[in-house]
Amino acid sequence: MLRSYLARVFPIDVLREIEGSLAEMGRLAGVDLYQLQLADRLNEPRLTQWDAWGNRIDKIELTPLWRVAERIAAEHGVVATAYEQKHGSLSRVHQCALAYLFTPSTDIYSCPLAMTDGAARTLLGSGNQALIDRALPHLTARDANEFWTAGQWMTELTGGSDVGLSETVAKPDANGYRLYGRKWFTSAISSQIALTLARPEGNPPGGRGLALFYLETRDEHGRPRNIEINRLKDKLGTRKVPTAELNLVGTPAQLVKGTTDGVRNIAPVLNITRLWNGISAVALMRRGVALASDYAGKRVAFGAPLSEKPLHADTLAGLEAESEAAFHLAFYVAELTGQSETHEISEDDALLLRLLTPVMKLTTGKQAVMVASEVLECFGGAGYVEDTGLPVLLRDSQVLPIWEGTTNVLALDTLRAIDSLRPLQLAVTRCLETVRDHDLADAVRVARTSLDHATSWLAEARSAGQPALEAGARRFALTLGRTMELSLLIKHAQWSHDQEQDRQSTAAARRFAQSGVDLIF
Ligand code: MFK
Repeated sequence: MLRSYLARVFPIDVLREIEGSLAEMGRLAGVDLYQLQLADRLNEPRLTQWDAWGNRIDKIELTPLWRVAERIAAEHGVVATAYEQKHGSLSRVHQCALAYLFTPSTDIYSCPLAMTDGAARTLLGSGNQALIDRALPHLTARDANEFWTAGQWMTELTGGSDVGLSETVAKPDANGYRLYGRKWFTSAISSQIALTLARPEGNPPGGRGLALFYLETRDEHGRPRNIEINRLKDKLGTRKVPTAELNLVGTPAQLVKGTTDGVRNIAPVLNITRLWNGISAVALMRRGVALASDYAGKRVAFGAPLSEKPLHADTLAGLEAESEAAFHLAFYVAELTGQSETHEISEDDALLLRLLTPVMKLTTGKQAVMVASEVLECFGGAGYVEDTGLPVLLRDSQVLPIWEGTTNVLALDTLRAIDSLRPLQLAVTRCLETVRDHDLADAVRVARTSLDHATSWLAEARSAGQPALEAGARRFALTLGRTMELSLLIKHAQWSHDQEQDRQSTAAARRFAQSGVDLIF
């Protein structure tokens, strides 16, 4: 799937240039990192708050796999590739392909990488040259000794969704500001820097009264800078991520961009981490489907391998179709993100990117949980037993619809991002207009009628009023996501049929078209 997609979007000479880096990452993920991951299963990060002499140290020890993952991520440019821009806008796709290969064997090390990428993009866009000079070389370093990761500290006791309620206060001092408050969920507290929100004293309530701050977490001796780590969170999944609860007790920080509009200013972080969320979703789905397919060829029951059982093969075909459809949407958003970053994006596609980022994140997040759950079932009881390494797939997938904006919050964001559906209609038309294969005709019809239904629903709900619009927002957003997925899958299927004489994507498109695309009722 990845090879076929890359062959379609990359010019052949560029593909030859990047293929080696991807093959090496695939090898690491399939062999070295996978073995380390299995060996690392029972390890978890540890917080030591006090030393033997009563000093507060708040030291975090990462798991062995995470320490290796950090080095490999830096050296292989899993963040840097997007900023070096050796291949223009396609550098973002190259980077996402590296992240896609890297993710399933590194126990959500994609979390700090996503935030690092988001911080780099936000600082670059801020125009704050002093912070760019200070942090960018580290965030995009390929030398592991120079590499920094970034945290994104938004969530407070008041909640993770309505960020405008944040209570952290910023008081000016001679060198910038000092922050006072409590951050309730801070992912990957091991990072060297963080972007966070706080309200400069005297500012009004709400998201506009917040400001975006940059801070460095530890001093030259490795001690937290006026940050107390209360505890690491005891989570359902992402157990290797040292997610912490913090007190900021006069933490030195600097403004990134003005003293207000913190929510707007941190939005670039959200959009990049939402892209990573989607890439991680498709990566975990791929790992699950690959394992389930492999097992189906080996497990014999009722006289034959599972792969020869029509019902089991049908179940796998459904999972394959979901994961392939999701893959194309996540990577399409990567393409648009790359075009936006190199300023090669049309006005319509810029609107499309704003709309598809939440749509893609919420659609793929839900698919990942469904696929992971089915994958476990494909192994019967073994899928429920920890030392197979399978249950973690479901636990880790379950975070994808929650963090970075829940499904409902992103469905409402989708409504805010839509002025008209025209950019999406144009994108769907572009996918479908060149399709000639008769076997894809029904799937094309499903994509068109789903989009028509979404368009008419939006008009009706808008005239019915805000409560009707909000109540239907999730079904609407998922319908947009699945329609775009189907359209991209159809486009790829036609290309793959023509260029590779391969019918797999056609089969996936036909199957996906019958798997509930229009979810509006
Ligand atoms: C595997 C890899 C995954 C990555 C791992 C990362 C781990 C990190 C874990 C976490 O930190 S999870 C916490 C993440 N938190 C969220 O995602 C917040 C979810 N809530 C929302 O997204 C809310 O919709 C939001 C906070 C944005 C609502 O707040 P407001 O104050 O009601 O915002 P509003 O008024 O909608 O927007 C304020 C401005 O920001 C507007 O611009 P203007 O000021 O010009 O009018 C919006 O247009 C702009 N804006 C909001 N969202 C935007 C955006 N602009 C661009 N893109 C967006 N997505």
